[in-house]
Amino acid sequence: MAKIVRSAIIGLFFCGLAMSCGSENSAQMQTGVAENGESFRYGQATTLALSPVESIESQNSVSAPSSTAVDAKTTQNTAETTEGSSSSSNRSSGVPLIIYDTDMGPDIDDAPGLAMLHGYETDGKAELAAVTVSRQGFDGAQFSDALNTFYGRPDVPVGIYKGSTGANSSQYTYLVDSFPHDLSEAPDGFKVQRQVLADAEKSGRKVIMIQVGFSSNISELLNSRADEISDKSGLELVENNVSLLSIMAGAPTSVEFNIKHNLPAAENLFAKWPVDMVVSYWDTGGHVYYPYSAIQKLPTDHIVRQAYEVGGPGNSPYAGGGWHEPAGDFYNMRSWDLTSVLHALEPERDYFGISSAGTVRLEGGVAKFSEGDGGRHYILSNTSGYSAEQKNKAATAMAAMIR
Ligand SMILES: [Ca+2]
Repeated sequence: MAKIVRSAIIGLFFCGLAMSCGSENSAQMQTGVAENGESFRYGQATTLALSPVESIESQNSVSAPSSTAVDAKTTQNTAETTEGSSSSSNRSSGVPLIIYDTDMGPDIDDAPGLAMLHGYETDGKAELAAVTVSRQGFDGAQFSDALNTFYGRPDVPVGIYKGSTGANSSQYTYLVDSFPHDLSEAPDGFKVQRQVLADAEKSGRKVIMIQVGFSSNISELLNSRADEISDKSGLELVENNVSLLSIMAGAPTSVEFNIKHNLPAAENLFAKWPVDMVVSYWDTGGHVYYPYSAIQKLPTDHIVRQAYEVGGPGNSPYAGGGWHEPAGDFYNMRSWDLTSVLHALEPERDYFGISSAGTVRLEGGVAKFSEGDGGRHYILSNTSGYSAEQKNKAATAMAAMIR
C-alpha cells in the first residue's frame, strides 16, 4: 500500500507538470483523481506483469524490416551525406509522402517517432513532407526542425497549432539550443497540411498522415475551406490524396491523454475523417517497451539520445512513477507514438494485429469501437496478451529505424 501511495504522489507531481498522462486501464493500472478533477495514471510498470523487452543484442534471430545492423555513427553520417540523392530517389519512385503531426515535448516518444521516419526515408521507403505540431509552444516546432536538421533534412516544412490545448509542458525541447536549427516562425499547422495535400493532388502521389498528439491541426484541416493554397476544402483534399491516418489516441475504457487535451478537436476528427484510420490505443504502445539498451547504441551527442537521457543518470523525468519502465539510471520507453509510425510504414508486417473495419465513437472522450456498420476505422490489437517475443519483434523493428 505504501508503494501505491508513493506512486500516487509521484504521479500527481508529474501530471501537475502536464506530462503525457496517457490513460488509465482499470484492470492493470492504479488510477486516481487529481485536484483539478482530471484522472491520471500512476501505475507501476513493474506491477503490470509484463516481460521487459530484452536487449536488442539478444534479438538477432528476429528479422527486422530492412537494414538491421544499427551502427549509429555510420548511419547518421550516411543520412547526412546521401539525403539529397535519397530524397530525389524517393520523389521519383513514388514512395508515400508523410505528414507527422505531433505534440513534441510532453513525452519522449514523439522524438524517436520522428527519427524513425528519417530512417525510412534514408532507406527509400518514405518521404517526410511536413511536421505539424499540435500544441502551442514554438519550442516543439523548433525541436522538430532541429531533429530534421540533425538528419540532414533542414528544409522539411514545420507548422504549428496556434490555438490552445490542455497540455503544453516540455521536458526536453530546451535542448534545441545545443543543435543547429533555423526555424524563425511557423505557419498554421493545418495550412502546412493543406499545402502538402494540394501539391500531392498535382503530382498524383499519396499521403499518409500520422497523428501522435492532439487532433488540433487535423480538425482544423477538416474544417478548412478553399483558400489561396487550394480551391478544395480540407475534406476534399483528404478524400482525394490521403491513403491513411495512423493515429495514437484513445482508450476503450478511459479518456486518454491525446483525446483529453483537445477533446472538441478529437470529436471532430473521429466524426468527420473520410478515409481509412488505424487507431493505436493507449494499451498497444503501453505494453511494448523500447529498450534503453538500443538508445545506448547511439552516439552520446545524438539528438534522440540527448532527449531520451534528459535530466541525466538517475534523474530522468520519465523514469519515475511508472511513467516508463525504470532501467538502470534511465528507463525502457513505452512506445506509444512509435506504434503508429511502425504500422503506417510497415502495415504488411502486422506487428500488432488489426481489427476489422468499424467505427470509433468518442463517448465523453472514451473511445468506443464497434466493428461493421460501414466504418473505415480500424484498431490495432491490445498487446497486453502478446508474448515477449512479439513485443520484442516490434521494438526491434522500431530500433532498426532509429540511427
Ligand atoms: Ca505524442
